[in-house]
Amino acid sequence: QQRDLSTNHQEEKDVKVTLGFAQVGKESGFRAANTSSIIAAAKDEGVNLKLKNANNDQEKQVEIIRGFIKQGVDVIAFSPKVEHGWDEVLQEAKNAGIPVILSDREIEVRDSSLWTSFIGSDFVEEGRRAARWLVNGRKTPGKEVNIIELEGTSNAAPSIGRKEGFEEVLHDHHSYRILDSLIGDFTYRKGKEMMAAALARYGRDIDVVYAHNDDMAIGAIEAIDEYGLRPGKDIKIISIDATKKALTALSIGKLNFSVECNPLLGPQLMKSVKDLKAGKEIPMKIITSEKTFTKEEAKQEILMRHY
Ligand code: GYE
Repeated sequence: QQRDLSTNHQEEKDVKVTLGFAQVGKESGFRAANTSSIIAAAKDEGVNLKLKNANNDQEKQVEIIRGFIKQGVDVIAFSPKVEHGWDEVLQEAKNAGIPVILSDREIEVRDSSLWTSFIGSDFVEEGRRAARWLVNGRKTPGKEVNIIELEGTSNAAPSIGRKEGFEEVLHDHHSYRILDSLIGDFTYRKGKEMMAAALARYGRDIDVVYAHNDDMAIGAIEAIDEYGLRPGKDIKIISIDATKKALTALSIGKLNFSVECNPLLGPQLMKSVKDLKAGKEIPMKIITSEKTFTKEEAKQEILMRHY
């Protein structure tokens, strides 16, 4: 009997858990680092990963999830493009008995039992951090400060949260005014395009750019350069993610403040997937701890940043 037990144990060990991951797109440096982290962690942890990319198309993402349900994967994880529109497909996953993990973006569904766990950041707090730096650093009290906000993908959790937290802090500081909020879709190309449009319209009235991610901020820096103003000096720039590109811009004074959003979620995701497979309960929210960076701090951090 002793021998039988150990044989069973060995067999159990050899059965790999299969994770279907529906990645949202390829919009940013954060996303590239996130995808690499998931692939590497799956390999390290012996998780059988099926990874598909929706190219920023919600319908496609739903289709990918449906495919995973059909294949009968053990766990489904995805980074939802937007907050709404997931009830139906997640009900299908639930009916099939497949647990769902939300990776880096949250959703709004009628029944919260349709997902098991969220792994990612506190977006509202990120927005607050961006605004706190701005209001704490002011030199000329009373002078109006005009802000251009470059928003991420419409209706995506990070866009909603980062806007909310930023506005919440500015609410008590009346000299700050958001001149315009433009949708840059988290991409370098759109960030640059929107910033060029803002400059054409508001020109030297712009004091600050608040970009919901680094890629848009890098685009904005280029647009400001091309317009003939000095990014980081004539126009202050705040951005979220803290990728190596942004920290580099910060270290040379073209960006002014960086709020970290950690994309390296692979190890935590694989741990949760294995725990689910083993029948363990996992926390409903796993929030990553993150920092902020000024110029001097960026110089140190760059040495350790791989993405
Ligand atoms: O900040 C941005 C990306 O969902 C937290 O999506 C993520 C955001 C990230 O493309 O760069």
